[in-house]
Amino acid sequence: MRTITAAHLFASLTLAAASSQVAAQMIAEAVGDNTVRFHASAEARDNALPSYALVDPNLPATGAAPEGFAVGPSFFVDDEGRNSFTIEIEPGTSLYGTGEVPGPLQRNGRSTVLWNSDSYAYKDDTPSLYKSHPWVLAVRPDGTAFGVMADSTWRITIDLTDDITFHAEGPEYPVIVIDRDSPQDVVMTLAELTGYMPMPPKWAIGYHQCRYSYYPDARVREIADEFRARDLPADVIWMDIHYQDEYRTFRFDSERFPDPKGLNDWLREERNFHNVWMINPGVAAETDRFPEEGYSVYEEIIENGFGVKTAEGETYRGEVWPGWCVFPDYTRADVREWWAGLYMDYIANGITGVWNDMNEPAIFNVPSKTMPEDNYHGGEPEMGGGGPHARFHNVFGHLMVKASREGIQAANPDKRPFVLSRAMHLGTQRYAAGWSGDNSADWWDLEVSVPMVLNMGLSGFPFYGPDIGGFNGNGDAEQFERWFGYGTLLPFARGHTAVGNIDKEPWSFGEEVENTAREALNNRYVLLPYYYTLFYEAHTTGLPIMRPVFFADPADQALRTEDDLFLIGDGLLVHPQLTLNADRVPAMPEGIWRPLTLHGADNPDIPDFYVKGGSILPTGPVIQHVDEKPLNPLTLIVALDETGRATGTLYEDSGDGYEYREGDFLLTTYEAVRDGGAVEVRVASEQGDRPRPERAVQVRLLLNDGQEVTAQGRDGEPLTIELR
Ligand code: NBV
Repeated sequence: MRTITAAHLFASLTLAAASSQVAAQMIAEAVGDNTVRFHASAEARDNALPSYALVDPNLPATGAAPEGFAVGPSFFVDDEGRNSFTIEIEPGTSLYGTGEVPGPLQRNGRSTVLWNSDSYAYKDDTPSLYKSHPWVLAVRPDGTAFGVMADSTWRITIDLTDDITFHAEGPEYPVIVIDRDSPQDVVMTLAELTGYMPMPPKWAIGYHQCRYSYYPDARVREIADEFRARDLPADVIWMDIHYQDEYRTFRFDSERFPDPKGLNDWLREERNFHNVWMINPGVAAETDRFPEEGYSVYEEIIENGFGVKTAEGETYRGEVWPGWCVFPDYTRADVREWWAGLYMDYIANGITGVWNDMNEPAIFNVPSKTMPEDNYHGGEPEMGGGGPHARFHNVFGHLMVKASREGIQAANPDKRPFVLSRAMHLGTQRYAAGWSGDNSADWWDLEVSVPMVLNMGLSGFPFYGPDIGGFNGNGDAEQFERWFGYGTLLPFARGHTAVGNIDKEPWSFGEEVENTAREALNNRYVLLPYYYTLFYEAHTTGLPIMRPVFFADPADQALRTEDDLFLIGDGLLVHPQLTLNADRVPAMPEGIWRPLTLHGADNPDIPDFYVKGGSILPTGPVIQHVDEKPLNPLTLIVALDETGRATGTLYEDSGDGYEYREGDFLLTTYEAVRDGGAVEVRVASEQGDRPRPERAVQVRLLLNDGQEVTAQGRDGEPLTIELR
């Protein structure tokens, strides 16, 4: 029961009065099945700006809103003049999403300000992080769900202290409500509207090793050698800003990295590592600092008027790493095309991945930490033209990585680009993967990494993770070990740390920690066939890779606030110890969950694993990098449901490129069926033109007492396991 105070009553009356003024004119139109777009008025609809979040910026209405549609916003203007709306929720409704938010999974009672911010060493009370997702997922008491999206790029406060209330600066905007039978269905429809993550190259779902910064190139080679010499599986080494010449974007320091192509080729050909290099939006402005050669990136911005402008129409300058900088106006198609073109020569250095940092954009030495809100962006006529930075701030990073991705794709048309972005908006999953920025080596950060990844997944963003081990601060061996023990299971798995910190490679804390790290990495690589299948599922359906445990039973209230467990896909439940004392007992979902032994089963820093009854997980042998050897044997981990059946899928393709779109893939559904005292495991169906590899198959049938029965056969042929 809600206590109605005088103030509350007054607020509701004001709201009712305000909304009654516009309610008569409110427009509700269908934009899909049980998906309705609301406008505060006909005028608001006519003036609505094209959308940056939606795949179709001018998403057409498909008809009238369905009769009796259950959810509707009440529009009002708040006392700060912001266009606002409230959607009431029934008691027992749990709220999620709102993008990248610190703190617990369930967001009831919280407020978030959507304003992309450089938020170094953020904590629970930091109002805005790096990303803006004007989106709330609401799960009703009965497990049905709806989602609410405000289609505005301006600064928005999402207030979930009571109901669902959005307050947005700027003009009126449409509100889209998706009403479905389950939270999964809502999230899939969100992806249909805002776009699917492109299929990443397989190497990008391996382990990534980063620090700020590895230099010179000899140090990078040392890191690669250590991983291989110590049998620590990994696929990628990262080059942070110290590779740059005086922090100039697209330029290499000729002493630290005299031959980037040679380094990249050596990493690739001799050590089987891919590489990712950083590119920032701030372009060094002072050509007289580099008199002998000039700096063409800057000069072209000035010659063509490509920079973001001040309100007075001058090219805006702000300070970042190189000192005074200018900033490409990514809202303009011609500027994006130019920026994309810069990658042609850059990628020719054998670069396989790009990291776009500081793209909120972050600006030093100003209280706002970003550019003035009245700066001017040119925009594009078909997107509603130009306007103030206040309108484009939250899509600056989104449009930057759109351009980056296009450039990288054009430079290497046969490969799948990998771009990592810090700033983003709802829909940026179309262009880049993401990470949670400058977290800290604190237990709080270790703990909230789980709900942060979950809420991003529930906001349409599947490929995301934290800096494993924490960016800011040294932490200690115990904390690093615990973080690494489960961090390798997050969709984006990268170790990173700030300049000046102690080394934080898996071996930096001695043998015990290194052994845990090896077990954790082995687990990631053993599960790689399952992860790759889930990435394909996310790419085609929008379902997150890492899922909240309430997905197992959305009506079970006990699971709604469970921050300590997570699901990988539907079939694998992971229980890490997220507190120093390992003192929390999570709420387990009902039903059959069979304990699974992976690497490090007796190690308290490695999570406990459970497989859901009814699932088959495809796994492989330990490999040191994704292309080390073909998947052979394929190990199917089987947990039967109460009827004695299980199913699971395996997606396989060449791991990069686009032939999979022409049919060069193999999607196998395996099934297991118990018949009396025997279980038969077989291929139930398959899709794709890729031939089934000649390979051994191994089955691990998990039993109810923690025991298991194993059997061997050939993939494609039925395999019978006798139960004694
Ligand atoms: O490029 C340096 C860092 C980078 O390591 C980090 O991951 C980014 O979030 N970058 C921020 C700029 C400076 C941070 C203090």
